[in-house]
Amino acid sequence: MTRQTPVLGISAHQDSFARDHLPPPAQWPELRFDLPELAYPARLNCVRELLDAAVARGQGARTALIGEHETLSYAELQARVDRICQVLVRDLGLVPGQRVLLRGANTPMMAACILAVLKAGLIAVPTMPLLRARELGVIIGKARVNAVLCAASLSAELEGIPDCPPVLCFGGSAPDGLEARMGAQEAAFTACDTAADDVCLISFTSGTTGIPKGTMHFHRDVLAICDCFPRYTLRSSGDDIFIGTPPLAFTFGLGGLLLFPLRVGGAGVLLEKLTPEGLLAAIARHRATICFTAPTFYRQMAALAAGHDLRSLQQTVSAGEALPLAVREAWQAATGLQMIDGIGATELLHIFISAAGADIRPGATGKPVPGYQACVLDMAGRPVGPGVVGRLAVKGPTGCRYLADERQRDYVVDGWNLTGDAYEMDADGYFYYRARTDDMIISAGYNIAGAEVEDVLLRHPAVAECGVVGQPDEERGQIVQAHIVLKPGFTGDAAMVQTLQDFVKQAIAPYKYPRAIAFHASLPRTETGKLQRFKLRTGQA
Ligand code: 3UK
Repeated sequence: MTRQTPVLGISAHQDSFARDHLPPPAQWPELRFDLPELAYPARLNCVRELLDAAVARGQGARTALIGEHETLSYAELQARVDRICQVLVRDLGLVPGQRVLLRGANTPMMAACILAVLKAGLIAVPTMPLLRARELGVIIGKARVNAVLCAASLSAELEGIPDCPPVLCFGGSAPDGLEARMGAQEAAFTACDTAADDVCLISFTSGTTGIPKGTMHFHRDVLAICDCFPRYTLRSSGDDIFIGTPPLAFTFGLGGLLLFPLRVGGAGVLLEKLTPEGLLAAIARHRATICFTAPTFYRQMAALAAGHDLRSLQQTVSAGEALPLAVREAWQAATGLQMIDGIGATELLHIFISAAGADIRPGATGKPVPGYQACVLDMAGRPVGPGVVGRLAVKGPTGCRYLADERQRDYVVDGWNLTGDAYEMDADGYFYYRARTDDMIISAGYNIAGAEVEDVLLRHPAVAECGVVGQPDEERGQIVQAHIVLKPGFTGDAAMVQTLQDFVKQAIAPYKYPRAIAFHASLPRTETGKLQRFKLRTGQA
């Protein structure tokens, strides 16, 4: 297949590291701009569009960000972002194209720092608060980071990094901290006149295995995700108040809690260290209308929802992992809300298959979000028909471009992004998640999707959490093994094993029942809420 070589605009970057390390054009996914909103001009700075344009439209007095300790209007956020830009450019002497690593929990200040980096034409490299020196060192090396902006409370970890670039702390009281330097700067900063396809973000995959991959995104990609899922599926507006748990360093959170609200003139609530109880209380306190979090969080919140006033909530979005039908039902019973499931990926920046309102089909993730196309391919790359499980393939305005990484060849094949998920499509074009491609369990010749067994187990009153994986077995190749966290008051003994096995056999085809069951106090998860199945398989749980 011949495809057009991407022709890039004239870069504003003086430091060309990012462009120099894009994958070769032949390895790019095909990019499609099939909606009128996606026809962006050649010169584009996403923060000029998200923030400066809002203030210029007269929305300066509206609330943009709400934190634990402060609330910022659009005008206040703009003033803060501009001062940070001045510090980055004048004090630190950074030039467009250089990389700034960001480390902090979800706060308005962390958000302002990310926006400032983009506005100054620098490249943001956001990182999760839980990362340790060794992991941060790998990211700093791979992205050749030039400077670090770090929440003062999280700075200790940076001390153990060899050759760490200069660090500026925020949220502390140090006389040489970011806030002190900002005080010396006059307000206005003109956004760097970046090309629409200048890299502005290198987001590292949460990586359940192996060396993290840096995914590179352009200024226009940041706007494209705002103009697809939230516009067409969520139909969010300036009256919306967005809340949720995903870190800003995870593109699920960056989009849902910062970019999406700014794009429509709404408000984002940024809170640190949220528990299910804490998020419910915060929804009530802030009258939030849209909530973003992972399925396990909704499951825990469903059990606690009765004690809270959730009448403000209009839409709840679940992503990051498959949404078990049992969790969708529990959430609806507790709140009356039909969950919006959506699959997204760091490589594609945000959600590309989903459904809302009357289009929701329980059990399915949904249909391609307007702006995206999807299909299911067999191992040879041929599309399969309805009802056949295969590899999910996606294309749209955003797509995978790894920073100098051979794994680009695995993710992008013939212009399609292959997410690594096994999916099935029905005759109406709905997409059903089955498993991660490498997580399909094959036992005595049967293909078994762990997610289906998990959905049954979650319906048993004794089960708080579970993960189902394949275990090597001499006789059957693999056997189904369930890892279970019991609710308080239940005991993981032989009788419980028998009870749960019988429960599964009665609900689905008996060959799918877990021949092995292990009980745990908790299951291993990433900071983004994903179950680390490889740890369950290798006995590291
Ligand atoms: C899995 C899902 C079934 C799937 C993400 C929303 O999760 C995000 O990005 P990651 O790079 O992981 C991507 C992988 O996670 N997944 C995500 N959502 C679902 N599986 N149903 C779902 N609804 O395996 C996918 O390939 O961490 C999610 C927005 C932005 C994101 N980065």
